[in-house]
Parts: sequence; structure tokens; C-alpha cells
Amino acid sequence: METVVRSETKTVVIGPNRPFVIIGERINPSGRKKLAAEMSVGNFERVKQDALAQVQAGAQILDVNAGLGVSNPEEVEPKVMVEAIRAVQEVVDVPISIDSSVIPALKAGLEVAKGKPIVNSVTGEEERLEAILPLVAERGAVVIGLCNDERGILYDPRERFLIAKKIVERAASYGIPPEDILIDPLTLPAGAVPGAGKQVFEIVRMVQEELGVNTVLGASNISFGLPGRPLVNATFLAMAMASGLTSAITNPLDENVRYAILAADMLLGKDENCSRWITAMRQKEGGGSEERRARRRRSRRRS
Ligand code: THG
Repeated sequence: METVVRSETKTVVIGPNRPFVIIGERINPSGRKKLAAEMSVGNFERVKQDALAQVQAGAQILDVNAGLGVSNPEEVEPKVMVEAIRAVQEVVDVPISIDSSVIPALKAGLEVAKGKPIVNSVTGEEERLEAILPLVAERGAVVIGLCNDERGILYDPRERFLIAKKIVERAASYGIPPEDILIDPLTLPAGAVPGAGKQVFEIVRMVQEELGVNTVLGASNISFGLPGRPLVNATFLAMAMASGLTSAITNPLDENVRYAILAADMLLGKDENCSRWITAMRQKEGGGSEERRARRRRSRRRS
């Protein structure tokens, strides 16, 4: 099954036989005080820089989160979301993932995001299914379905899978086809929840094998509170990819993450002639141009 998202002019396809898709996570003020302060006064310069840098580093989609941690998000977030999406669309032409738990912010985001965006997200909660799925159907957008519901977060992978199944079935009743859904197994911090990674790998595999639906997750969540976060994130992603994960909301500016994804794609046979991997390693080695590499070879011979 292939999930198609679009910006104004670009199309991105997510699927099991496609290279892994990186959704850039950095346009998110939670945990970034400076960014939050700037966004709250209408300064989106850093948002634009982050957008450009992430796309340059290989993000094919950008997640936009406008959660400023205010006490009245229903009033504040829709406006900030609209401005943030507009700022991103001014500098890059990639599909947008509209990331909010505030329904009016999702709605406002859908009005300005060009092409076919992602709504991030709906859960298995009745109230949210009923409010968000009609918006997704009306716009013909893609929706991320998170594997939690009224009962909160469940630790049994089968229980979480059953929520995914319910979301897919309910979406169908609104006319949303399964290819327009990305299931997010929910990633809990491994430092607090033993086996958090393994739960995710099992759910990803079940969703792919039993529903045939594509998957996404927030990779950086796995390492919250742990030392060596980039290496944990990168390893987690590579393992999830081996279990069938098709996309992730993560930080492509992190070399561990970027190279782990390229290596995993290559090992899974999604990199013809290993050419993307070889190109990345050549660029990492420095400069990139044939001339600079030749110069380096000469200087190595001299030394
Ligand atoms: N699933 C879905 N959407 C999500 C998540 C998910 N959206 C939000 C989040 N989880 C994914 N996005 C982030 C963004 C940033 C960080 C983690 C997840 C992060 N930030 C650094 C921190 O807080 O320490 C700070 C960033 C910096 O300064 O560089 O870790 O799971 N569907």
C-alpha cells in the first residue's frame, strides 16, 4: 500500500517498497524555550532556518507543531499554527504534517497547508475520531492514528494494535481509504518503560502484516531522559525499519540518525547499487566534489 502526500508541487510516497521517509521534527517549541519565545511574538525566522536545514539534510516532509505551553491553547494555537505553516511554505516546497492536539489548530492548519498534508493526529478516543476524521475526509488529507484511547496508553502490543484496527475501520466509515492513514504505535521512553522498543517493533509488524497500512513514529521519544540520545534514536530507527516501519518524525540534522536510516535502507534493498549510501559517505569524507577528493588523495600520498 502506498501513502501519497503532496506540497504545492512535490509528491512524496510512503510505502514498504520505498526508501524510508523522514518527517523533520524540529519545528516544535516544546523543549526549545528560545523558539517558543520567538514564535509567541510572531518571529518565525528560526522556523524558516529550521525548515531549510532539515530539507537540506533529507527531510521529505516537515512536521509543524505550535504548542507553546500556554493556558489557553484553543485561542492561541490556531493562529500560531497558521503563521508557522505559512513561514515554512515561504522557504521550502515540501508537504506539511500539522501536529497538534488542539482541534481548532488542526482545522486552521488544514486551511493554509498546500497540497495534501498530514493531520497529526487522531487517537482511538471516540470524541477525537468524531471531530477529526470528518476534517480529514473533507480535505482528502492523510491522517496519523495514534494507538491510545480513553483507557490511556496500554502496554500490551496486541491491545495497541486493536486500537489501530479500530481507527482504520472508523476512517473507512468516513470514506478515508487505508492508504491515507499512517499508524503510530506510540513510542514510550525506554528509560521509564522497559521493553518500550520491543513493543513498537511488534506493533509495526502487526500493522504491516495484518492491516497492510503504513506506519510512522516519533523516534526521539524513545531516548527521553537517557544519555547518548542520538545513538539510541538511530539504533531504534534502524531496528524499527527492519520490522517494517515506513516513516518517522525525527531529526535529520543528527548524523547518527541520518546515516542509520541510509544504512538501513541500503541493507533492506531500498538503495539501488548502494548509490545513496556511497554518495553520503563521499560527502561526509569531505567536500564532495571530484576535484576536492582528488586533491585529498594527492595529499594523502604525500604524507
Ligand atoms: N508521534 C507523533 N507526533 C509527534 C510525536 C510522536 N509529535 C511530537 C513528537 N512526538 C515528535 N517531535 C519531537 C520534537 C522534538 C523532540 C522530540 C520529539 C526533542 N527535542 C529536544 C528536547 O526536547 O530535548 C530539543 C530540541 C533541540 O533543542 O534541538 O527531543 O511520537 N505522531
